[in-house]
Amino acid sequence: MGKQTKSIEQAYRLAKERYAALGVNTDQALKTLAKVPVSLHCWQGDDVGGFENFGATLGGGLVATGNYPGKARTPDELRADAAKAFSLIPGKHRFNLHAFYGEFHGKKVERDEIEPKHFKNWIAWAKELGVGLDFNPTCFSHPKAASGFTLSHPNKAIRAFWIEHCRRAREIGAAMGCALGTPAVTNVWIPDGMKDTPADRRGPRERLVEALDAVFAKKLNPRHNLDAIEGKLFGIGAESYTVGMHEFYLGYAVQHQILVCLDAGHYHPTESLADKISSVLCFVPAILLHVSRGVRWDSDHVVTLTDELYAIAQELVRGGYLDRTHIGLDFFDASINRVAAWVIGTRNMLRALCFALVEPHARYKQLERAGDYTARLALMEEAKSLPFGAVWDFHCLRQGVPVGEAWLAEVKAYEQNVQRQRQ
Ligand code: RNT
Ligand code: ZN
Repeated sequence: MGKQTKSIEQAYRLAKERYAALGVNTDQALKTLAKVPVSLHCWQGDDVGGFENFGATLGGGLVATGNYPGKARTPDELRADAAKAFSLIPGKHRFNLHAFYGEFHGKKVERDEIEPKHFKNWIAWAKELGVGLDFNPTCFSHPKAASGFTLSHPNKAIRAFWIEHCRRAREIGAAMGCALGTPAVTNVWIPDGMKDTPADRRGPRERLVEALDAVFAKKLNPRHNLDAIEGKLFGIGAESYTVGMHEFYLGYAVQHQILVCLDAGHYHPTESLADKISSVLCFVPAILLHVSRGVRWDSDHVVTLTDELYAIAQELVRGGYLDRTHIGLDFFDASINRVAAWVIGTRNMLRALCFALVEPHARYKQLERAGDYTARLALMEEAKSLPFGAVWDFHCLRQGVPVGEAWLAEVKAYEQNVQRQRQ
């Protein structure tokens, strides 16, 4: 046994004792943590480019800034990069694809023509890796989305085009879920909105209701596909009006008992996503999270270990919501190594969950019920410097992935030997 392994185990034993004194079973916590999947978003790997080769540039108010070398140019490169990231993250996770990441072999396959067969290599890859897949229709970066409207477009034919695209996306999600034995969450996000003050806020929203009714008309087996819808506050070029704002989709999801997707970058900066979880889950069966980090605007920065991230993880654990929450990530940073971006963001999500799982939250609740807010505050603050890092390190060791910053050397080597060879 290596010296480092020994000291990690020793540190864990001490931490375990310390937590046990507070009534927390760290072995149990790590068992739970090992079973929480995080869905890595494919689009971090190539700056939301996709593989359609229509020459369309990123649209819909989304912007990936930076020009770090080595981005994946083909499905095989993207799969290799994602597999590298998976190998540096403890646990079994998922991969989240957008429709324009299908494999069309140089053919022009329109968005309203996509089929499960265009994703068969992705499904085979996921099966081999033992990861689940999630899915999204791609309602941006396309000439028919250039006006800033898709499902709520005033033109009926364009609306029909996007309805058909979203319908097919759900079928593809179901094919993935069926093949892999774990439901795909298919998430509909559209960019529809306006730069300046609209005269008619009502028309597009009523059209969107109708379009969604058409998209979701066919019932799919929930063991294969789960439907989610994602709202937003504003986008670049859609500063004054977003058709699918949070209230709109929350209403729709409650009415139809589908999943609502909460993206951490999609609210006013002083609003907390964490606080929404226990509200929304009173009314919908489950939620999808797009864990992200907004910086000033919805800039989709790599997830770091912020208070907001801790708060999200704490809500999921304290509320007992892990089994009704599908955790996904959503950021795109092209200014750093893209594999590292996945690893940093995903490890942080799991690290925050690790912290939440080992804090003495049962004790907090007891104190709260007894009205002892002094002790509640005191314990919550003390918990911040408990040796949870030792628990996390031990988890990484046990799961067979690098402990601490050791993963970085592997990404650096991969960058040198693989990514930089792509120039
Ligand atoms: C956009 C939404 C959406 C996208 C992805 C690419 O603001 O967050 O989830 O980021 O679908
Ligand atoms: Zn999102």
